[in-house]
Amino acid sequence: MALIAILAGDGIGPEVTAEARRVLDALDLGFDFEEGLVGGAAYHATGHPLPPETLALAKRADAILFGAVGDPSCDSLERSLRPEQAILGLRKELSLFANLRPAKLFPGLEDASALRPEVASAIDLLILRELNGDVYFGEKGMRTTASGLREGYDIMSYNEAEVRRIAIAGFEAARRRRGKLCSVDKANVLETSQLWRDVVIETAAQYPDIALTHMYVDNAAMQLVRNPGQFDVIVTGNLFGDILSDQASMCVGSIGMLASASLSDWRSTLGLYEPIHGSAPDIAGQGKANPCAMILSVAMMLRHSLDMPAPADRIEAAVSAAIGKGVRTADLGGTHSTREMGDAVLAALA
Ligand code: GGG
Repeated sequence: MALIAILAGDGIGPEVTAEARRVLDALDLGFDFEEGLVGGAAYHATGHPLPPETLALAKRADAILFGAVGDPSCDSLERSLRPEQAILGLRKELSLFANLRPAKLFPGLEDASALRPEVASAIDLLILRELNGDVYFGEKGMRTTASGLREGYDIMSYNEAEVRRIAIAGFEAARRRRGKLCSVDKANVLETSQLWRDVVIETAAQYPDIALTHMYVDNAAMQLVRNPGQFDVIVTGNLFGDILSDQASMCVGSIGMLASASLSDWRSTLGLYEPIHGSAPDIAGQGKANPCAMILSVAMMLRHSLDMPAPADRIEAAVSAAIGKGVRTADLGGTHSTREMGDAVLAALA
């Protein structure tokens, strides 16, 4: 029996995870579930955002459902104890380097998109974000300059093996979609990006069937709002992918609609599944959060880690039906609650 680790985390994490769990219970797929503490919730209970027992649970699980981390009451802690270190630690410890963030407009959400309806409805793209390198993991610190100024630094680095494996994941993803890969970097300014571009070009030799293009990240940000229909798969680094996927989410209605899968290899079944949004402490506990991204993360989990494409399709169709019926949480311009959105998805599943 497959074991699912449920790490709900902070803020709206528990609320949206509860709706995802209701969907899983309704499908009755025979999983075992085990809950673990993570993020600020774990720090307050154990003194660490990623306690050893949570890491052990994640390692023995078949898949991990992750809500969100982030807690303003932890803002003054040293960086290694902040809630966000839990998700960075899980990604690193489990070698979850490939983050799939699909963005597609659900019919009916044209009015919620930041773009004109005809531009928004052309969106069907996948952002593949590298997760184990970049400024997130380079040496960082605070120091004082010779003239007495405080100076913060974060070292950005990628080695060629790290770039090659995400490039391969990008080409493989493009092969399973429409055969187009756009590699996003800042090679006109950054050495890491020059290496990125060189390695992507070298890797392309094994994928003559894929149409490869390169784009600077500033241009990619502009093209995502000007003509997002041109993109199929975008492969990019940790920082650029973090930013571009939040931008893409507003092009399809809301950050509350984007699910993600973090995988250790394009062939591997181990995965962590989470909405791309954070803990949204400003609305936590108010029943306002949109659970769709979390519910859609369950669909990604069923498809990628558990080889269950049929229930995954059912979940996606149920979310689409709920949206089609006009159910809208506040982020989508409506007044429905988290629970009411969950109810609508469950009703459509039945
Ligand atoms: N569910 C995503 C989440 O909790 N995000 C908070 C966060 O700190 N994420 C860091 C990142 O995605 O790099």
